[in-house]
Amino acid sequence: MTDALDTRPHVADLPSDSVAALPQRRRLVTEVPGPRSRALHERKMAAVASGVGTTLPVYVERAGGGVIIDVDGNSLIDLGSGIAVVNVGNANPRVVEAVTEQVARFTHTCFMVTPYEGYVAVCEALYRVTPGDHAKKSALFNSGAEAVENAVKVARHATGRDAVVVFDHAYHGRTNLTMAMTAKAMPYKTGFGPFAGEVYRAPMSYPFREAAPMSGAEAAARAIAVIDKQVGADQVAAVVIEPIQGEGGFVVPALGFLPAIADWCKANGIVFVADEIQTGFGRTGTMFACEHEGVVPDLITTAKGIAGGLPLAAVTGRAELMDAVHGGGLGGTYGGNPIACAAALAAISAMAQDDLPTRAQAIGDVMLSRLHSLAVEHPQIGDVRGRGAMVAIELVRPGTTEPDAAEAARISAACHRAGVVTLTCGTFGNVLRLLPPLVIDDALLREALDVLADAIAAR
Ligand code: PLZ
Repeated sequence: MTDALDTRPHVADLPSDSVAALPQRRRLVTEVPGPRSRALHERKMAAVASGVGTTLPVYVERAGGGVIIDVDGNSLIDLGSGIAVVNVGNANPRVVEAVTEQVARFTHTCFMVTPYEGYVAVCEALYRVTPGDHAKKSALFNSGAEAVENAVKVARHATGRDAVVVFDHAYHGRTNLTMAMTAKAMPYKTGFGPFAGEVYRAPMSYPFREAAPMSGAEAAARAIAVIDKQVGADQVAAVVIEPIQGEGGFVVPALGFLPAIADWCKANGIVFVADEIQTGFGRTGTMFACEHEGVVPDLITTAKGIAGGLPLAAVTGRAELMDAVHGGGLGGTYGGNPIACAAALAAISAMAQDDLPTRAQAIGDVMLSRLHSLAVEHPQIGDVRGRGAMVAIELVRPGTTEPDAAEAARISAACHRAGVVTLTCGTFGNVLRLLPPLVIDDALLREALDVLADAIAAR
């Protein structure tokens, strides 16, 4: 076996303080995964619970810009961003600097015990960057699921109602309440019940899978009829929706769907919650995906892209809703950890300075035009959809809408072997999604799309 250290000279050559200087190229020096990754994976299998899955067992040594360098010295193109997290790039130099400065000053006090400015400043930043110019307040948490749970707590407290409405294909997390809110049984829910009560599911607008073309307004009327009949509008505390569904398959609802649902919520005293955990922070070409249709949510949940890779999440919303909860009713030991807050402030300012939402739009234009032309050549591509740097293809049996999960898995595996990190998703497991870091350069992005094209054609 080769001495694996010999396989990574280009990593060792780098100045240790500058991951930003990582060569932005795809370079394979071993098969993928290589011997060092395989050895680490053996250890993983022996020590890590097998319920914690792995998409691509390539063990990471460094990452930055649009590349991930593995322990064998392979340089892979990242089209996943750690599931839409490192929008500003992995180890973004401004994030690294802010974290380094903070970690040396203090690591934790608990904001609920002795507070600090970073937490307040993140809430001020969220006030500025989230949709709507009404008075807003925020509370910070550790994970997306925790933010969703807390949005429901706030909505229930503020309305005095119990019911929560979610949609087909929704994904909101893995805690007990958010499992109940998530649609897909396997792998998220199977065997983990009983689930939290008072969660109801309404039909989504999923243009590719409607039996007949249906406008956003019609799909909203269909959903509202279900809620009215099966729950009763006056029982509903919150409607929680991803403006573009993530894990459920990058489902972009028909135009008009979101505004119609939001208007109906407003008319019925229901808190409209946008779960922007995957769509937020520039990903879709605007700071938040709701903005594409001018929708102003009452509450918005954020996580992932907020802090450049550090664990942080937030609920931001109308001050009168957020303040409805009694003192001490919201919180947690680590929520708004000072290091994560420092990272968030740096990441949010990097997004503005580098105008990353505009960059996401440009990335999306490149990806969508390439995918649309691939769809003309390859009949297994049933649909191409997405906004900004959040796009996907849905794989089907040619000439039908019958999902082909095996084809999505085949294409993704071929990309992985060729050094491009891709992810799949979807209720039917047949969607290949692309979520590059917003700092990826054009040459690298085009190369990744060439690899994808070859993988699709290799059938
Ligand atoms: N809401 C819209 O996308 C997380 C989950 C991956 P956490 N999506 C990735 C997996 O298999 O666990 C997500 C999301 C939306 C909520 C969440 C939950 O965010 O930070 O993973 O808890």
